[in-house]
Amino acid sequence: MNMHGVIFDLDGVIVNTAKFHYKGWKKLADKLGLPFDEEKNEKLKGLSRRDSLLAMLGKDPGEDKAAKWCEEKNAYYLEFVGQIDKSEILPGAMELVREIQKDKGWKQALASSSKNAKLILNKLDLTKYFDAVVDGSETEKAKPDPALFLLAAKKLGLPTDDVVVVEDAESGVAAARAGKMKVIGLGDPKILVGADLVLKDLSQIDLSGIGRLFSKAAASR
Ligand code: B16
Ligand code: MG
Repeated sequence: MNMHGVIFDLDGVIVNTAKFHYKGWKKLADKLGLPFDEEKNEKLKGLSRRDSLLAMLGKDPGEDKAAKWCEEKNAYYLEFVGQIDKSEILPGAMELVREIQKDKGWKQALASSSKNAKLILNKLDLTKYFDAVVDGSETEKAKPDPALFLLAAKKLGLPTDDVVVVEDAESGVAAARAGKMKVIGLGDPKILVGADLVLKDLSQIDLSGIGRLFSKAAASR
């Protein structure tokens, strides 16, 4: 059997930090007097910091303001995540990464748009589980571009056919599909259109469940 790999997104898949990104953007939007709610935030998930700002404003405010507001949102975010601990690790995530680490037929990577990804992984002592980590500082091409996931597969030394991406964002599912990878969506099936499988969270799947996705794909070839 081929070696297989799982590429995990971070915010909203492994750790419950998506709510802190939302709170950061909301605080900035309130300050700027702009309407912003969870529904609008859904479109921002997975996008880079800068693309999120442009999506929130609906226009490009120019270089100086964009840099200032991105910095401001990040300061809010860092303030919110300053206090996070392991209780913010999402259901099923710990069990699955531990199971994958023990299995010789599997590798795992973390691929996040966030430039804060390594900080969060280190803070929660999660870095040791991953064979490769790719974050938003390693490519200018943010999701829905597949660059982050392609780089993660390359670092794992696996062809795209042999990896599956786990994502909570519409932009992330699109990125995995653009990279011709299988994708498990976590969240609302109406939003995560295009995923091979959509679950509530990682407590609903284990390694044999993920393995079945590959057997199904092989059988249909
Ligand atoms: P930062 P993921 C993404 O992380 C978040 O979903 C998104 O909301 C955030 O804007 C992006 O990271 C950039 O984060 O401002 O910390 O660099 O979901 O790809 O793990
Ligand atoms: Mg995410």
